[in-house]
Amino acid sequence: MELKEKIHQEFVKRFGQDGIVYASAGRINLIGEHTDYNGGFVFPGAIDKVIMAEIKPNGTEKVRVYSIDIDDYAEFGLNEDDAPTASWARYIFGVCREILKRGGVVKGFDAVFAGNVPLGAGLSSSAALESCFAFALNDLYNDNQIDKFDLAKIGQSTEHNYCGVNCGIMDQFASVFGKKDHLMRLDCRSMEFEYYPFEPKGHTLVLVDSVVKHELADSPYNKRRASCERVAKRLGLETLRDATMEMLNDIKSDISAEDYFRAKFVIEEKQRVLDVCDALTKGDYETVGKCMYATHEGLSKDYEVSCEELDYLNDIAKESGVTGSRIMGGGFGGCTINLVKDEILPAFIKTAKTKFNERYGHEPKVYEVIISDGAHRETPKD
Ligand code: GAF
Repeated sequence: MELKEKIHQEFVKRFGQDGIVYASAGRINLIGEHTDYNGGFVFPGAIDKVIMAEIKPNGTEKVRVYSIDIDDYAEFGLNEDDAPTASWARYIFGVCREILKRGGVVKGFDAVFAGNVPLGAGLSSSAALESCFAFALNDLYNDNQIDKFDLAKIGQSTEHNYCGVNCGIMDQFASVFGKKDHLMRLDCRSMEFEYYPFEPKGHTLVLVDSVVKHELADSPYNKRRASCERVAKRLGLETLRDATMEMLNDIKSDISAEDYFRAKFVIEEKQRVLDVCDALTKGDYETVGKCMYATHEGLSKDYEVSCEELDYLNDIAKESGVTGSRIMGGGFGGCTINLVKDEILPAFIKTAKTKFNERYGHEPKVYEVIISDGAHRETPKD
């Protein structure tokens, strides 16, 4: 059954009437990993996999919400000490609280939601959930007066304050601002961004999901960020945005080897985003691909956020002649993103499935990427 229909049937069953349907997207990132919280550049796009919710104000001060995928119901008030214990519900509670903290309006509502963003695959299902509810509550209670950047920041603050992940802005930005057939180069310091048409000729973007669990809360993700902040502080900078390899080498003996390699990766990755944007404009997919492989190498060896399965998928891509391949997202499991020439696509997918299965006893999942719109309302208001 279609996602919208499935949600609607459940909504009517539970709450006995029609609500308004909203959706927001998961994201890919072509290049620029772990650069967002370092004031650098990222190059994401929203995808055709969404979290969708049917919502209706209920005239009370209570939120009543059912997750179809988790098959769990939560009910909570809108004060700080009403926080629900279920982790999925804390994303929604966090969004409500962050809107209220900023002076926005939120009142009680009923909601049912579900999605088709694969969980734990590094495609930002949590940002899609936050953005879906932030967009909806802006539309329902705030006359869409909350700026779109603030909607993204509401999602990011939800992660920081209610979910234990000190993430950057990339995922929520992509989920809110995504535009069909376009990637976005975002400068995470100035928050200026530009849409880049993305229809790579003769190539397809494919995600290969290792299905290794990916959990950022309490994970080494926050430690990576702390390393970067230590080095920036040591250099007298606000972030690593203005750091160069020369500056880093000058302080090499004063910092730990671990911090050195984390900062090295970030400094190199910053430049790769700019190189990839230029190459893409010229239709130079070879350069795009080389940068993607270099990113994988850096994420694996210097930033240490890869794992055996993802390194193996990267090796398979290289051996199969894939133009570019790398871990995508925060790391510690999830997907590789692959830029593949159309003529070798079927052979690559077959080889990846067979070889991975031989070694790990299960096939990876494969998703073709369609760059799509971000947060939106699905149904008319009246
Ligand atoms: C996760 C975070 F949520 C993002 O902010 C970003 O840092 C990414 O990891 C790594 O690029 O998705």
